[in-house]
Amino acid sequence: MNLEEFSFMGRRFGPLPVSVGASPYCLPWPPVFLLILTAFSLLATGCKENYNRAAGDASNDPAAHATNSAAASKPRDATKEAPFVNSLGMKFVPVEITGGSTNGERVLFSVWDIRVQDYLEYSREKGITPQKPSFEQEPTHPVVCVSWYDAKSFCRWLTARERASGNLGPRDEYRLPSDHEWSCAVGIGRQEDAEATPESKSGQIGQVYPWGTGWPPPKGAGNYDTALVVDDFDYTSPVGSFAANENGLYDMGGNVWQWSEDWYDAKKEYLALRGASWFTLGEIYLRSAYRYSIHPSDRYDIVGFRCVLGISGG
Ligand SMILES: [Ca+2]
Repeated sequence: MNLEEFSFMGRRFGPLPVSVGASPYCLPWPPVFLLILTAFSLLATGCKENYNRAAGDASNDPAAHATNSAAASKPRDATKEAPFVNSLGMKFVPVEITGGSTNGERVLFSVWDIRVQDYLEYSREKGITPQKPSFEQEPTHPVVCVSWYDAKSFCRWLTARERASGNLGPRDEYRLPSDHEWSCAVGIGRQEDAEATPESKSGQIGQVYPWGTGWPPPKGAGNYDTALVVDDFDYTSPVGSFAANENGLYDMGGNVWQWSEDWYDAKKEYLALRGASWFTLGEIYLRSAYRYSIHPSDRYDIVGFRCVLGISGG
């Protein structure tokens, strides 16, 4: 839990996600407010019953043209310039991992967060009715209102689908990135102890952000809180709307928080999330090293996820 979160005059400085109706609603997190928070949570989780719109046409995806049109036919041949493209049109590029359980490997990161259209395809095949936020989303926006369990189930489904189609080898699999792998993808992996808990590393590297080293963020840095005046989106934005980082990855800062595979704390009570969201404002929360932490079953309209593709011998 992020005890440093607070709000002032209705503006949330921390990442605590509580939405009521169409407007983000902020409550401080300290225990004295927990009963109030619980009451609001019962009334509104920030996520409505379901999407009732068709998945849409991927050809309308502005990010579909954001990277080079060359594509690798097999995952292990993927490069930043020629990503591996799977059956959902998701693009994967390699990230060199230093430290941790995948030290020395090339892990393929999805260049985007999982989109609404991707999750609707999964939901249709699985017969699941997904939740949706109180604001409108287009098919190419990142899916939100998904728990850690939802995200892991999506990865398992996608692995089975792609293995059946012959796109993946029997030991290749889609999964969530580890917290350390995410650090490598955002460019701070060598500055952190891969074995330390995410909690102990959260926010510890100052003045390093997904867009660089200056504060405040420059225009076009990503989709953050409207008060930062760096983008034109009140809520989520289409994936790939901003510049990619040096690894070719979009939205590594802003748009939606991304689930990782790892526990945040030694007690294994919370999961670690990375990347900040369209509703994040405070300086520390935008740092590349900041970790958000919520329960694995929580679903919020500022939280989505990104898949990686682990390739055997990668
Ligand atoms: Ca914004």
